[in-house]
Amino acid sequence: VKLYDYPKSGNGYKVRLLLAHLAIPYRYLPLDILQGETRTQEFLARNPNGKIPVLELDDGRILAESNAILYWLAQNTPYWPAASFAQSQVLQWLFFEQYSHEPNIAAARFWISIRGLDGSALEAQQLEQKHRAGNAALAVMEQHLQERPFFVDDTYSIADIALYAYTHVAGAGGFELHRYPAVQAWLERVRSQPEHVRITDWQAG
Ligand SMILES: N[C@@H](CCC(=O)N[C@@H](CS)C(=O)NCC(=O)O)C(=O)O
Repeated sequence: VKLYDYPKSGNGYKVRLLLAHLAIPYRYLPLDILQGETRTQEFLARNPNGKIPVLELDDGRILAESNAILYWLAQNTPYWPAASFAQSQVLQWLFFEQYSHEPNIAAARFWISIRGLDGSALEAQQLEQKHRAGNAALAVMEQHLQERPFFVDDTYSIADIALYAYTHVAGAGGFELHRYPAVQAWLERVRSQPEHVRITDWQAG
């Protein structure tokens, strides 16, 4: 398979992490989103939404949206539960990640550590809003993880992979992770899973 990605992307990293756990070899095709490389005719033909990650299968089929890619890859593996209620709980956390977590934590990280701040009052106000909503999401995770080692059924799943991606780099977005000890202990548990790779572990192929 081929993975189109931006190396600093947490959304892309989710897919890289699961591919590593599953020992699936893939061709890594890094694109620079800051240079508009996801907005070329060639890329838009693969994903009209102009966003990485995009997984291209050997038969030419194409899948976008990080959590949809996780779902597809995780079928019939330990990273997707067998029981339908547990499956729905995993989906609950994947949707939480995309609505309450990633839009706040990833945006703050992108503005502060990747794109850079412009110092405007409007931006400061928007950043404060991202911090408020991002901290609310981290507090929800903290409460859940005080009682259990992983998000669903005490088992490491794609819910953990999806939430790990931007949580572990939240400090680069101005979030104070020391305020969330159960989240920190969970981050360590995720890091100690077999075949774990870091967000910086990538090689163009
Ligand atoms: N909901 C999407 C979000 C993907 C996304 O936001 N990708 C960003 C990088 S993390 C991107 O490709 N931005 C480039 C652009 O919009 O031009 C997912 O989970 O895959």
